Amino acid sequence: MIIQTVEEITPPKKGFFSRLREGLSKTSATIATGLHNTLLCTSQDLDVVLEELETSLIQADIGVNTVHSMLEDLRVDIQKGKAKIGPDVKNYLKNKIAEILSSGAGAMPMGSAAPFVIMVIGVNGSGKTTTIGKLAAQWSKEGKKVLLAAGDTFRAAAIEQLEIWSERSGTEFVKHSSGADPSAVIYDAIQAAQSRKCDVVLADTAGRLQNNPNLLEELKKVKRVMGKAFQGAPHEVLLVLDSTNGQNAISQAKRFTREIGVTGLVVTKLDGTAKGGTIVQIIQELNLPVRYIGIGEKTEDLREFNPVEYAEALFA
Ligand SMILES: Nc1nc2c(ncn2[C@@H]2O[C@H](COP(=O)(O)OP(=O)(O)O)[C@@H](O)[C@H]2O)c(=O)[nH]1
Ligand SMILES: [Mg+2]
Repeated sequence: MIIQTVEEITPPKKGFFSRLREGLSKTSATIATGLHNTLLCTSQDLDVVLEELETSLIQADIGVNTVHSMLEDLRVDIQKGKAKIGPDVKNYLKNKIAEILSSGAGAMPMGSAAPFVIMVIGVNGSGKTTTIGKLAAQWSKEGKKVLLAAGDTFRAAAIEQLEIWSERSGTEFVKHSSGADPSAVIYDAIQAAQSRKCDVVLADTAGRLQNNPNLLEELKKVKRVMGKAFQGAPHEVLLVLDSTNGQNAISQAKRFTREIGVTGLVVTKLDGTAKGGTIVQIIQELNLPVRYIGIGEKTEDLREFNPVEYAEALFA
């Protein structure tokens, strides 16, 4: 009789890369359409093929300027004999994209302060609270002592949502009642984190539309008060962007960057979007490091951004 182990009976959990590939499959299918023609191309119809390639890369939401300059380089390299039209084009473009994306990678300088205070900002629905919950769960599992601050006091449901994540991940939690001044909550949270010797504070904030001047003023105040509670805080201002918002996410980000100052990005909802190329534009236009990407609602669906893996998934 053959006895099977549990591992043999239950199929292995899908790794992050295969889920990333799956999440980006609409984007990679769009790119693949353009690439397909390069396979059958002869040098006579180079122009037509490059134009089709251009269309599909732009459809995948890789910015127009980037696409133009990449394809111009490709054309020149083909003329010089340094590149060949055909199956090599895929690797050529993949390497170019990976190079661009690499300029936008970089881990958060955690541990440079204790507690390391992270202010999380972004418009409503971008995924702030979920991202905080996922990070809290991952970091507690690694043995870090995490405190969550319920700085979105605008809606009672927002406080409850964060509290559920906190209970689930066994992290410390500081809240006031809904309608309270978010600066006061976060001030208390930082003091609590200091006395409880926490490693990291994740502060949630409200996200009514960024063109609401009151919100921006409120966030500026929160940031100032953080510095009063603990000199040097916040150590990271993490802006959460919903990738399905495409160009809109970029203009939001510019506004937040100008008004509040942003030190790192989280790009969420890359699962299921056909706009996976947006991240290329985000990196080029904002010149900020992407710390994490989100490809689903579960804890394990948030990961540090890996540019090579990402380029690989775009061209899978
Ligand atoms: N598919 C998917 N959904 C996400 C992701 N991140 C967040 N969400 C969902 O987006 C919705 C809004 O998220 P929430 O964290 O409440 O946004 P907030 O208003 O910025 O705090 C929720 O339903 C989340 O589950 C992601 O990476 N992928
Ligand atoms: Mg929220």
